[in-house]
Amino acid sequence: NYHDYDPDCIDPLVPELGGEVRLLVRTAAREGQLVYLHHGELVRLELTAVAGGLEARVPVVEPVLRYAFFLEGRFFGSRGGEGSLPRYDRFFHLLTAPGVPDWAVGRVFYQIFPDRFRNGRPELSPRSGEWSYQGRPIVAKSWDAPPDPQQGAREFYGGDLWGVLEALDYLDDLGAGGLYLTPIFKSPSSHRYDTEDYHRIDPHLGGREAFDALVGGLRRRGMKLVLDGVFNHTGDRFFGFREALENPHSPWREAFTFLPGGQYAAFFGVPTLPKLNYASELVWRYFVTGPGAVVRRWIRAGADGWRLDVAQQIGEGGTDRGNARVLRAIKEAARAEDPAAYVFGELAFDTVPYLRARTLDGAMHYAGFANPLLEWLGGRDGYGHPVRTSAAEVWRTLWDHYAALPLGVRQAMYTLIGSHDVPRPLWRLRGDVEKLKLLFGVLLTFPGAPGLYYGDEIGLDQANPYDEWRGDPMNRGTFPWEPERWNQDVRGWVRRLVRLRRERAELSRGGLLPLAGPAGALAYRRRYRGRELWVLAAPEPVRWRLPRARELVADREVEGELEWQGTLVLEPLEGGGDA
Ligand code: ARE
Repeated sequence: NYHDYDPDCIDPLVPELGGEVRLLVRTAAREGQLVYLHHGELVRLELTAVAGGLEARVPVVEPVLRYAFFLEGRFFGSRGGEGSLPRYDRFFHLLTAPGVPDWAVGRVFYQIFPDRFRNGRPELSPRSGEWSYQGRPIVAKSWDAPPDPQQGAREFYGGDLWGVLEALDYLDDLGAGGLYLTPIFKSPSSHRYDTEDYHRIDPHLGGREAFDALVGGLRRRGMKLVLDGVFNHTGDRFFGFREALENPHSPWREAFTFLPGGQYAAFFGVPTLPKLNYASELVWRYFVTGPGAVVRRWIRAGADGWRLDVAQQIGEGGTDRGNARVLRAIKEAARAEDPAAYVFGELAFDTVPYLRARTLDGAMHYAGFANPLLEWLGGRDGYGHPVRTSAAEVWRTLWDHYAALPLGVRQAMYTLIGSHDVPRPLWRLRGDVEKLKLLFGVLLTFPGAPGLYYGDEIGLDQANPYDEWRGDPMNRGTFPWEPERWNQDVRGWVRRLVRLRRERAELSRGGLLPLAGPAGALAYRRRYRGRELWVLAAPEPVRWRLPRARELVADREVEGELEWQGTLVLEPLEGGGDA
């Protein structure tokens, strides 16, 4: 049985309230029922036979539809068949427009940490001692020196947006369809998460002129731009926070949370990052709802979406209504400027409740993707402690997350193997290039919008020893622009897979299904509009009996007993397409 976010199964993908949606399950069963919840009541509908399966037409009276199919005495929800009606694993579909923007579905992003990617205008680079950060002078570093944890956010390499603009040919050649930039607004640190002025592109990055030029360059190439929205906290140099500190009668006083003894609420207690209080009208207007609000302003200026920093903490913790209300309002404010704006969150922990609450289009897929894969292949958890997991356990985690996510959101999750917050994948794999290629193999054949962290595609490693567990700042080394320093094997592999993903809708938009593969490997099917591809990812050599198939990366025919190690993307040539 097959049912997923696929125009062959759900038509239209995003219907209007008051309309009707056609749900089709591709099945060999002759009859069945659709079981769904309407205002908390269970409703049963007969399924009628149509070409390829059974279908029902459901009136769209609620923004969310939760349903399962009842076929031959068993219930089929998002995880497969069960004897009783699944309580949690029903299909979960967010119905009303505007839904997840279509352009974001399956798109390949490239993440850039601007200070470290490329220096286009050396005359703009910060100079040593130009200002002080956390009481000590900033340091200008030479491009080839490794990051120094003692200096952290005080060291500047001088990368800028002119450099990003110069690199667009490189990114286009790689096949990237969009950029995600970590913060670019005026800030005193090199990571720029401590925003001083949300209305100014940092002059050291090239200011507004470089931003506009970059937007133009991206548009000409059909590439999209996602900015980092730091809306949980400001920097301590933000004018509103200065005002609040200096004047107890300032309207900005209520925008932060002051505690007795001159203390104030801050992100993880870090004093340079005072936390915003969304109980304040001023905060709402300034950041979200006002005509010049930060969220709206930069979408109007040409950005296509936002990545929300620490999304689960904005407007309070947990999944309480305050938090959900703010996240939804941010998404709606962005959509008011551009109905196709893409807004995803940094959700370090459980993503599913947030995404089911219709808050965001997706989230950074750590818990349900990056973490289990890196634990499996690298043998260490997110804190560096040894772990042992099997391919079967990894598959279960990937599948459980996939099955629990709303249809549509599944295909727009910002799916990753590395970022500026976690150790580089090659470092976690202790320099094992074949395993890195395998990780890219899974990333680029899995549902979601894959994000490539700059440098991972050329095999960038960290400068610290493999046993000295550390991400930031060692994962923020500079990009070496001399091609002889690139691992061309990795780059060529990534480039081929990105292209394949762009050519084959099964990989970019298709549903995910398990596939019976050999032990020790991940094996899955991707399906879209009746066409299907198979993926096998094996870190150790495995044997597998195959029907006649075309292997798409190397573009050759294979058949019969195969011994294999690495990633295979197969198009079955007989008998595979209608499983
Ligand atoms: C700097 C130093 C750190 C030091 C910290 C405190 O680098 O070593 O511990 O200061 O003094 C930004 C900068 C960081 C900077 C931080 C504070 O990029 O370099 O750290 O500001 O000044 C958790 C959160 C998650 C957060 C990560 C960092 O849940 O939201 O921690 N990520 C975002 C951004 C960061 C950014 C900020 C938040 C702040 O993406 O880049 O930091 O705006 C495990 C843990 C999680 C942890 C996760 C990732 O899963 O359980 O709690 O996420 O790892 O590290």
